[in-house]
Amino acid sequence: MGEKLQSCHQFMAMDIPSVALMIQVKGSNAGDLNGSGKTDFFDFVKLASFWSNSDCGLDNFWCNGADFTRNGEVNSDDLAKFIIYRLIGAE
Ligand SMILES: [Ca+2]
Repeated sequence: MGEKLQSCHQFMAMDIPSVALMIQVKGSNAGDLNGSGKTDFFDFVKLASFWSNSDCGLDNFWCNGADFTRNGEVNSDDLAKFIIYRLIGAE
């Protein structure tokens, strides 16, 4: 619980350059985990399927991309990034 709260605070405290970088990354459909060309609910399902995995790495393509932060595990930090990707891509 404490870790999730800390991640949320880190997410909310992001500076403008970091958000700008995410917008640039979004241009490449960064949240698109299933290769559909858009970031949507089906990508969230894929992210959720790897939730709490802690063996992400090069050999499994960072849990098939769900480990957005590339720190070896899928957690609230990755969810925060996914939400940013989804919000930016929302139509
Ligand atoms: Ca991660």
